[in-house]
Amino acid sequence: SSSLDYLERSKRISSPVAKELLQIMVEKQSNLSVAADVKTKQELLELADQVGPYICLLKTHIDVILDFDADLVDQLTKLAEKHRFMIFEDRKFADIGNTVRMQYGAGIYRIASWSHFTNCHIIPGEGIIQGLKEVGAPLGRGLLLLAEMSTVDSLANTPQYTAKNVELALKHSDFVAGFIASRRLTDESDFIYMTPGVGLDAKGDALGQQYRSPTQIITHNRSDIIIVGRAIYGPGKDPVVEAQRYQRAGWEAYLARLSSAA
Ligand code: UP6
Repeated sequence: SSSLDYLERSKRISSPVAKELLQIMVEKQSNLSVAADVKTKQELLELADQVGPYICLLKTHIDVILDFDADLVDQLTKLAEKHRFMIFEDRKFADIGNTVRMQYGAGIYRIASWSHFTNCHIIPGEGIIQGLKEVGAPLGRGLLLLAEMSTVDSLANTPQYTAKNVELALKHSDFVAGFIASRRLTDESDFIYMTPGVGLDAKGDALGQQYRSPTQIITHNRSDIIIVGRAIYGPGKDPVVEAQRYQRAGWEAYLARLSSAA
């Protein structure tokens, strides 16, 4: 189904959040997600308002915000409605089902109450998905499995580990909306694929991050969404200019995939 366009897939894909995301991607002609890794509430809201018109999805690390409060998520939700983007809290849950159920639904952040997507490692086994599903499924949320990571020496990038992610996604396709991975992993059922570690200029950072191009990720590897962080708002960058640039690059890479599949 990767040869089908986003619109056709939005009609067929089973996950309601993946469906809505694909619709937004078509409407806005954007497969860009910005990884908004900033430190304060004001910076996060400003960045979301600036890049909002150009993205389909805002990815957050809400636990790095110094002055987090409930008003922040209210305002983020309003910006998501204003600019029509969805929200993905990149929490990377990794504990037993009973613990992640509390981490996802309760605590200071109450992630399930505001984030359309979140993600987890399957290191603990199937129970992590079951625990998150108990909280998220009744609220209509979607889970992404971290089937691969972008770092140079990731332990997740083995065929056996990645295959186990696919198996569990197929088994829990009522809650698993897709994957964090560098490439499309299965054509057995349709999922949404999101890829971090994307950049047009830098090759990596000092801590193992690696960057690949939108063409590599979207056209050749058949992923769906590019996740771009510091390349958008790092030192000396204009977030609006860079968001427009990555939106265009991501969309052109998608159009190239469609024309090569036709
Ligand atoms: N991220 C990765 N690689 C992964 C999974 N997640 O980089 O395999 C996340 C990071 C960060 C963003 O937590 O928020 O994607 C990448 O940011 P960058 O573009 O500034 O490197």
